Amino acid sequence: MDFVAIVMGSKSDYKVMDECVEILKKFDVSYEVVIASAHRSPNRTKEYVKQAEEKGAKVFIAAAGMAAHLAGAVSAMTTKPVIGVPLKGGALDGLDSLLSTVQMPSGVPVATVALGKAGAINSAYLAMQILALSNAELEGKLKEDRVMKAKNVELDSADIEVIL
Ligand code: RP5
Repeated sequence: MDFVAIVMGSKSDYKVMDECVEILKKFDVSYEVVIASAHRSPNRTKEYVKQAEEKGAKVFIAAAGMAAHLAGAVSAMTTKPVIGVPLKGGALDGLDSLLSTVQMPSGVPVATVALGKAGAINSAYLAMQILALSNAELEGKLKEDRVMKAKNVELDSADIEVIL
């Protein structure tokens, strides 16, 4: 079964990454979610990536804060697409995790999304867009979602707009 494998570095990351999970649920996309740290549990991280690939993970989402090496470590162990979510927190409030996640050496990519909540949500959308390359039903749902988003902009504007 195709699914999205979500890995986060700490339980404390879940307060933001639940936004990612909720989007996948809304679109009825199968997912796994686990805590595995690049630093605190490197062996568990390696084992999980291997097992998830064997079970059918088509795309990985890896979220971490501070010295956020998790997405890079996952990418080192798979040729499936890896989406990195840098999380805020710590003394540098996310600049550390952003740079740690995005600045991968050539040949081992991490598709890095925005810091924090927007990134958590966009990681789910990007994972679904990857799955939709071979899933027409999901592609249709994503297109409908874009139409709804455009309509919502018009509705929001209608509430407050002033046009001369
Ligand atoms: C990172 O360190 C985790 O991804 C988390 O964002 C951060 C802090 O972890 P905790 O100390 O809250 O467990 O590895």
